[in-house]
Amino acid sequence: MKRIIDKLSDSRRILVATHVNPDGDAIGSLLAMGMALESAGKDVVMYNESPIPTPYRFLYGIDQVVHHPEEITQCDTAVVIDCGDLDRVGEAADIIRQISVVINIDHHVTNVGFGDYQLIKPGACASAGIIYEVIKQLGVSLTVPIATALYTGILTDTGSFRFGNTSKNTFSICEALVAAGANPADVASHLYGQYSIGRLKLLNKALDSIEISRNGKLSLMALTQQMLRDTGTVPEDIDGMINYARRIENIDVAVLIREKRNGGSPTGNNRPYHVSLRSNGTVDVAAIAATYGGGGHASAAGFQVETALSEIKSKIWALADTL
Ligand SMILES: [Mn+2]
Repeated sequence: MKRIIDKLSDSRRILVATHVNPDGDAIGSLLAMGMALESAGKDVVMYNESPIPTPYRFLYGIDQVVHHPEEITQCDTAVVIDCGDLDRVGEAADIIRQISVVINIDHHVTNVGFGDYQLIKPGACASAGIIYEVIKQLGVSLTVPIATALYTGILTDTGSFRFGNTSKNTFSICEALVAAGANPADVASHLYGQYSIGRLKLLNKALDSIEISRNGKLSLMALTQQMLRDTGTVPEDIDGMINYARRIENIDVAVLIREKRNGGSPTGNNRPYHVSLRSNGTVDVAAIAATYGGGGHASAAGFQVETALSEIKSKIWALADTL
């Protein structure tokens, strides 16, 4: 930690980047780190490849986030947050490799340890929890925008304080964030208060797609591009839907197969899919994802695959038999 703080203090222009298809933790950590470094007098570029999902657009500083790799110029240091692997930042990975100092801050067990400096805490509830410590060490005061961004990261990565990564320390940090001005009711209303009609129709299709394995231990939900088109929704509208499959009684593992819009060159029935895995805690889904070249946490992981839907489904059913 000390060496990282020293390095940040010595830097002039700093890139802060998080993973493609960002979740609340990636966005909250990105904004908090970026704003804190700005308060410390640094020139900062905040980068995320993907569009910011609507629920997070209320966060202060969100308009400063740039989405094109060309906007990353002249940085002497890069802080890459919530990425198990540098390639998780997307297209900008090669540009980041050329930046002289790369700092890797993360809480994924599967982090490969890329970069010149690493701050990896698999026990942390969220990357935002680690960023909170970094900001304290930097000696920057917790402004309302910074506290709100960090609170958003922790709230979303702990499933609103329901997941196993929620600890005493989680609440200690949140106590400090709320003391600094984060407003739990306000954040919750932005994140969970409203659904578009399209999203509700998509949820209907998602629920209807659920299948249960023969032994009753695995649930499978599948969403196609056609369903998004039919309901006028975008991929970010799928966020959180897997939790319905996970909450079915006696289910140990929930799987969501989501057809991606692009990536690869579809041949025949082959399509690019993203497969998300959620566990109730008895099964290590990060290990399963790793066998497909993916990663994540023991209770939440994922991988990409280009195949036919029937093909990946039969692999999942074979997996279910081993549970
Ligand atoms: Mn995270």
